[in-house]
Amino acid sequence: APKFNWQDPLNLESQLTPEEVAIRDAFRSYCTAQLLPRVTLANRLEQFDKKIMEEIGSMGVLGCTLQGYGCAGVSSVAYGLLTREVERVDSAYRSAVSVQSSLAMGAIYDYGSEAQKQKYLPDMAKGKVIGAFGLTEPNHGSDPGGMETRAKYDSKTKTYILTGSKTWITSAPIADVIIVWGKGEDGKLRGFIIDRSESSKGLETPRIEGKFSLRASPTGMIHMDEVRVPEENMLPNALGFSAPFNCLNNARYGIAWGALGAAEFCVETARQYTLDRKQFGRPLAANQLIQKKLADAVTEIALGLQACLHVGRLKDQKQITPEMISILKRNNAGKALAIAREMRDMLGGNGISDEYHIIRHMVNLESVNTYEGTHDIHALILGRSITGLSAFAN
Ligand code: TGC
Ligand code: FAD
Repeated sequence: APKFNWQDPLNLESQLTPEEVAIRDAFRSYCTAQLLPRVTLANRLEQFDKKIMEEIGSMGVLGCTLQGYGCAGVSSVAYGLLTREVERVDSAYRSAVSVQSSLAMGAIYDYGSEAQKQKYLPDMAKGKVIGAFGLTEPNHGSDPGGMETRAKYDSKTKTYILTGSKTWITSAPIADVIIVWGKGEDGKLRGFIIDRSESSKGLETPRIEGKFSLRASPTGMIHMDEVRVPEENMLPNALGFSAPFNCLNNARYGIAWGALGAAEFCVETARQYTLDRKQFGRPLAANQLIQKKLADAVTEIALGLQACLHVGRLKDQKQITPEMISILKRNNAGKALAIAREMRDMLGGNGISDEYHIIRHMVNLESVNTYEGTHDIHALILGRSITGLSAFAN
């Protein structure tokens, strides 16, 4: 007879293919053995070791859903299982994976020329070339449509001249290539590959200091003062906002899985802690209040994972809509943050020490709830589709 497994309450495992299980298990071993022991110091010291990208790349994780160009070509569900594993350790490492895979490689794969794909994708898949994705600007976060970055074409030198600023850009300070979105003289949105080895004049990517969240991820600004980009570095097939938004759809999907990985880690830790810790002469876990919190968390995670699995399968059948992804990203990031807060509380004073990891996940999840479309912006995207009325446009 089937036996209840609190770590997999709805038997997600039975719905995965052997290939998905194999790549997930190999990556789980790496994350547990190689990333978890390093993360506490990396977070305290705000350090990101670039070697991590090469390690993750060597496991076939970067750009894993892409076909060819040295990429693994696995299913969308496999991608989700991998973001879940890495975010069990830290959302900063999942951010690095999301940006490299879905945003930077994804933009080149979906909108780049054959030459661009051959030049960049194989080394990005290996983690030897690190990518970033610059959409957000100081004056335009939730409304990138109003962005001020401009691209002027200079026919004499066959270059685009980029001027503007981006901010809150994951991996910007360490990136070798940056996908930057800006408007052309016709007012239409275009994407450009800024290759630091070719176009460094006028380019600055200062680090944002003082973050209390995602400390193991280098986040920065991108200042472009007439940065010249050769015309062959313009993404030829990207015209208009659907291009960056399509990249975001893929990243948001991975985040929906990833956030639950962080939540699972918090639940596992709090469960064990409350079993071990005695107050009033018995384990904390024997109390109804504690059990209800665990039951609520385990329920939300199980439902969220089933939704991810379902949408992942539909994604591979090309049967998804952006609204489905808004439901997943909004619900799972929001629920993961709420779960992390509850689990943190169950550890009492120890809960605020990074030795137990939950506080780190908790503050990380604040960013996860904010980036790639805030919790409320995804509500408004859904509200627009439910009512036919836009709450954010004139
Ligand atoms: P709207 O009129 O809705 O759309 C403009 C054009 O874009 C198309 N579009 C989409 N296409 C594909 N997928 C989607 N999800 C799409 N959403 C919109 C749309 O069809 C239209 O195309 P066309 O051809 O007709 O022009 O534009 P709006 O200005 O009303 O949009 C508002 C809104 C809220 C949907 C949008 O601006 C939005 O999503 N805002 C949130 C911004 C955001 O998510 N930024 C993320 C930055 S990257 C990041 O955070 C990375 S962190 C990663 C990490 O570290 O892990
Ligand atoms: P704002 O848009 O100013 O929003 C502030 C608040 O107002 C939010 O609560 C929002 O929900 C609310 N709000 C906004 N508009 C409305 C409305 N119409 N109605 C009701 N409420 C509204 N961007 C990139 O391009 N690339 C990256 O790699 C990247 N990495 C990031 C990494 C980190 C750690 C962080 C924190 C952010 C990153 N971002 C990145 C930026 C991120 O996408 C933005 O922070 C996000 O889109 C929100 O924009 P904003 O910060 O300007 O907030």
